[in-house]
Amino acid sequence: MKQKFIPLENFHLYSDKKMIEQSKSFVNLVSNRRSIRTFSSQPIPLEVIENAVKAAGTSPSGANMQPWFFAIVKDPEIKKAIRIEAEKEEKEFYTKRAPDEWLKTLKKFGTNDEKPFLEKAPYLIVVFERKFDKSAEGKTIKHYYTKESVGIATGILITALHHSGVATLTHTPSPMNFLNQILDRPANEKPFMIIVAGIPEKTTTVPNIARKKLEEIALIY
Ligand code: IYR
Repeated sequence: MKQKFIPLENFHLYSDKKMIEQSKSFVNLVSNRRSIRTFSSQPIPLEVIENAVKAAGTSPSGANMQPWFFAIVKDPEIKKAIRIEAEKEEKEFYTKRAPDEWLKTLKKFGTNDEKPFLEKAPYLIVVFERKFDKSAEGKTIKHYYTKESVGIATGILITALHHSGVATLTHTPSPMNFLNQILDRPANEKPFMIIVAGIPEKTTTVPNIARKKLEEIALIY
């Protein structure tokens, strides 16, 4: 019979010095991540994307339901279809739906309704949130904290890609239901985010923005 609990393995107990070193080098690593909007068409190995998704799949989740699905899109025709539908929604957003205040806030990012990166980048990873599962007998299996779980998994995905030298953009055209049709995903899966992944174009620029300081985001109690 399968044992209910097994000994914890592979927990590395570091010295304080080593802990501090590790924590510093991780801050260094993630500090260099920037969202980019101009991707080159340079291909990257599928294995890198698969490994990043594997890493995302290690994320903690409510009751270990692992309520995520990752559609890895490299087919140019599918990317094109996604671009067409996303741009339709974005056009609505920029010309009608977005309140002026929102558009003003977005000015410094230089975004608009055109999303060529959806076709140009070698990969789009469409992250779905699985609201519930169905057992083989057709019974509904409840999921818990799906947003939180998928959010953590997406964070790990982005970090894993960055660690492998792959740049990303988190993209959320709204609404995103068209992704279910294009990717033939079932109704229990809700599109969560598109992660655009690839190599920056040589001429890529990024907004001149800063991250909040530790003192602004944390307090020691
Ligand atoms: N989805 C739109 C608008 C947009 C919204 C936010 I909040 C951003 O941080 C960036 C863009 C777009 O992708 O252009």
